[in-house]
Amino acid sequence: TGSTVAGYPRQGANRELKKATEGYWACRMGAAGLLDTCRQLRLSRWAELAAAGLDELPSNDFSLYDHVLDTSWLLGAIPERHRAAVPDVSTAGSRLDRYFAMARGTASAEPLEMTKWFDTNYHYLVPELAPDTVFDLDPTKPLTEFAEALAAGWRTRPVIVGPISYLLLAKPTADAPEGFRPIDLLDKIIPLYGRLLTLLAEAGADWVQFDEPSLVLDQPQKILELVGNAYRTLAAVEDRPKIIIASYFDRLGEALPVLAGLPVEGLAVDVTGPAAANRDDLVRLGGLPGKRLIAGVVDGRNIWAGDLDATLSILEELAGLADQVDVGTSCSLLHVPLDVALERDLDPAFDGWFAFARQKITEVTTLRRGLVGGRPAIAAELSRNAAHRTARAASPIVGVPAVRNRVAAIVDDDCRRSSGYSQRRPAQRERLRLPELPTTTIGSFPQTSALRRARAALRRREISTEQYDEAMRSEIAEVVAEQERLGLDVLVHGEPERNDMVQYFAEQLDGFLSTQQGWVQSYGTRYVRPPIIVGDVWRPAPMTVGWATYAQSLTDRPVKGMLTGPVTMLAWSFVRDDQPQSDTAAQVALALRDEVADLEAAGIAVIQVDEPALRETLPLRRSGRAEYLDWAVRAFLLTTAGVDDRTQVHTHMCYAEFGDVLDAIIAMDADVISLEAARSKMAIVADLARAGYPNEVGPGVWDIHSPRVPPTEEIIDHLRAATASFGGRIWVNPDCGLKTRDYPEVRESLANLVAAAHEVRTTL
Ligand code: THG
Ligand code: ZN
Repeated sequence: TGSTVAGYPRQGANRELKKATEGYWACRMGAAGLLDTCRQLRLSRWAELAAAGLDELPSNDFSLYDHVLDTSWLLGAIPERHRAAVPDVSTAGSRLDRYFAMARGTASAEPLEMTKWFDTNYHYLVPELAPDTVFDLDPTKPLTEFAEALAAGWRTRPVIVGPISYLLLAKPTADAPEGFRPIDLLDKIIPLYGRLLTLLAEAGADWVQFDEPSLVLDQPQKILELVGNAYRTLAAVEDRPKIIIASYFDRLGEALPVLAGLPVEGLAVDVTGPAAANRDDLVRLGGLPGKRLIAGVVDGRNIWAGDLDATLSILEELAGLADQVDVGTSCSLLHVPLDVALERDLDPAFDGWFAFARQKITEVTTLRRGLVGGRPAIAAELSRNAAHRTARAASPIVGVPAVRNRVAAIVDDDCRRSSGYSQRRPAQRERLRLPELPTTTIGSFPQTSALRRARAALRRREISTEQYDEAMRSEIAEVVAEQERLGLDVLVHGEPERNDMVQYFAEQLDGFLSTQQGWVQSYGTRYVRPPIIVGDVWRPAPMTVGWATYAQSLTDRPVKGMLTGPVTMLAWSFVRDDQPQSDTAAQVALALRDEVADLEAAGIAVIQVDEPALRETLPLRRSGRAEYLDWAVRAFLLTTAGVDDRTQVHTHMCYAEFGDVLDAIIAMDADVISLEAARSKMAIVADLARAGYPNEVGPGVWDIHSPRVPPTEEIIDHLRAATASFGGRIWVNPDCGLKTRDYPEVRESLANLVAAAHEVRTTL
């Protein structure tokens, strides 16, 4: 019985990796400096994990940008445009430049598309493959990292994205023939994986781990057959390391017997959260005789200290199921912050509540000692853990009777507008007096460097709160004036006071805890600090009413109140593990419902509640989806449905394939929904029309992800397409908020947007 981990945060305690990489991009650091920083980081991670007592360490879990991009590089799956952008790769610097060209694009070459890694908040770079893709193994990264660790005294277990998941995570190139699927290329890449096995064995590797998380999705029988073929071929490679196949994030279901029957030497299985069912499935299967099992008992995705006693019982139950059972994490610790001890200002009342990556490693090694030596061997840890859990359960933050009572008193009528849309529409038209095809924006205006400087100065107490508020008010006045000049119909205040759309509310709601150093990689060098929902959520005071009413006082046109919806608040936070998510969502929804009521009472006639993450949190397996959508929609309605017919509710969603959730979007019953649409060339409009979407729609007519100014003619074309399906129920707006854009392009693009709306109005 040993202990190990599936992967560890990459950035370093002071975000050294981010700083070095961005320094390299800005030419403040050379290639040698960046590569040296990476080497130091890897060595210090291994040293730390070894010192913590892990018996086996992973390698190749480190990445300079993204592990799926690394796998594309490993297999030589490099699009022609990125080869052309950096044609000569004879130096370390030029190899980095080609790698970063794939990640970030260049003047001439678009980057690879980025998308969510399963239902985490990590984003990977999508491989682009075609029938004629030529694969060519470049094993440098896994081999170098293995050798580096071995030289320092650690025989690591290289972690590689497996062939099935790699292809299932890929997409066809734009010019690939109709019907081509990347998985069709399996026979082409298996020999490269085979060659890699030989090279790793020659380098001295005993074990290699292939990650196959795609096997936790609902996969057709065909794919499961391919899994069998692929791994039987790899298992037949002579003189290879032992193979362990890892899966995580959900139950394996019908894939489990397939994996168990393979001639590979081990499985790493997540047994936490929605994957807990794997435990019973393993038992029912009769275990994994002759194999090694890495039991993923420590949840790699949340930040809660686990229940050591209960987890030890689970381990004892699993211990007899395989030849060797090791204690591990459910998945890579990439998804949690590094260390609770970095939180200098944490209230001692929270002692022992949280486990970030370093604390989770301690849980793993403690549990291993407990499994080997029995409960007496870890008696002190067990009793401390039990005491912390008791304290947490009894904390007045965790259970606030007034909040509980309010949630218990929710009735169906609270989650339903008092009239149907057909009655609300005329009431809102009469109050708002908007033209046909009204123009608006999604909410944020450019976050200028002056705004960021003001926020930093406030943090360092170089300016007073009054001075800061004054700076925000003058920005709001500018943004309102700008929108009037441009001729927009429904205005926004521009959100200059908000750092992040979740963090801003989390800081003002009771029950949420913000961290100082709790950075988690979102993509590449970008990180977020998800707040932690520690207890019952309630709103001590209005959060946005002052800014909204100030903006409204400056203009006769309606100004939208802007809120982040309950589902997104949960999706981008670490959510408490001691009650159903639906209860937590209801608490957040009630807090936001109060804010909606206050905005309405203050005369704000249009209120937008954004839910960009609604689609993101959809359970991976179809079987869990109906229940999720049910509470998610209910939470949105609980937030919004208390308003008068004459108050117009908007929502906004972006980065998603909405196809899976159209019925839920309809059930949310927002008067107006704005959606990302430009990148998919307005395909969503046709989808919504087909689904019979009954209310008003603002399909984004300007792709704000690029600095390109959309020509008026192009917007007119989009609007004609949209009005063909929706007639006068169309709004005219960009795809998403404008906070990442610059003012010159924003002015020009919005002027075109308004001109296009005027043009199409005349022909409606
Ligand atoms: N807010 C939160 N979560 C999110 C998003 C968000 N998850 C999904 C998506 N949007 C992720 N996108 C980004 C975009 C930019 C950055 C991070 C995630 C980013 N981060 C800064 C950095 O790393 O330098 C740090 C910003 C800060 O100081 O807080 O730019 O919008 N919650
Ligand atoms: Zn958006």
